[in-house]
Amino acid sequence: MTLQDTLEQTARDVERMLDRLLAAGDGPEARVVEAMRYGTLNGGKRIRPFLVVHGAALFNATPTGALRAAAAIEMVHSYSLIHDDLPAMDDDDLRRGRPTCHIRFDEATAILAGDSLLTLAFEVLARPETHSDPGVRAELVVALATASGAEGMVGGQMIDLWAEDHDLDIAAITRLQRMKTGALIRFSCEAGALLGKAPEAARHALMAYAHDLGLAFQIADDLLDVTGDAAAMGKRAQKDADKGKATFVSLLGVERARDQASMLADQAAGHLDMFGDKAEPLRDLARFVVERSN
Ligand code: GRG
Repeated sequence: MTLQDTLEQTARDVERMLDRLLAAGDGPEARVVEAMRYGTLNGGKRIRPFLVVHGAALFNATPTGALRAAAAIEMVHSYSLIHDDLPAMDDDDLRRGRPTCHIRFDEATAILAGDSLLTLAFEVLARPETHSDPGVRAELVVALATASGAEGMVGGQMIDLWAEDHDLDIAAITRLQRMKTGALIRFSCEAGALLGKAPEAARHALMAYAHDLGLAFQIADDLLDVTGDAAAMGKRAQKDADKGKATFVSLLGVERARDQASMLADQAAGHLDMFGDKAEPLRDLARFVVERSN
């Protein structure tokens, strides 16, 4: 199986799980469920679910638990995109090649859909179907809360907004991105280790992979913003430059940023040596993350 096949297979599996977890509602409140489905079941590369599923497979965790955790992280990721696209934040009309949630519905519904995806993610993790051990479920909930909140993604987004009027150096951008994007990638890897009750050394190796992969992902994202094709990406390009934001690319230049992303992807893959062939999908993903066109 090629990486493309594996990505598509994982995307199909997690979409089936999302479809089940986001069952259409009744009555006037059905509109928010429709918007939640619109914001999640609309394509996307499903990189975070891939990390959960193939990380969990290293430790023989149950496929159902892995897919539920994968759906939970994709709900949080989708909520962040819905809210990030709102007029109060990035004010974008296009996401994954389609009108953004607030354009398709309205602003209030998009806010509620994001809120509700965030809370549902925690419900999914906390339910016994995710893992038979309540201790594992509690660890998953704490890890996702830490990754999503002010110490993680939301904190990173706050710094990003602040940076519109302040200059950041490379160390500050690295910190911002480790919080804004890296924290959910880190959770995605951690979830597999938690579900499979991984031994300490194995868990550390996977976390080291997540650390380098998260930064490689963000540098690649910054490169795409400058060099990518808006049609292929399904979203607006040149957003950072338009806002005059400092990014890895504006500080390092395109060539050095590319080299740095590639070096981090190799380094990420190198952390997985102890898992042998079983970690091949995760190694392939590291390369994909820096070579992708969307
Ligand atoms: C609004 C709470 C809140 C947080 C927003 C993550 C984030 C913080 C905003 C998203 C804006 C953005 C474009 C960030 C750069 C990295 C990123 C998350 C890109 C999109 O992720 P992909 O490439 O998207 O995995 P798909 O569509 O494939 O799921």
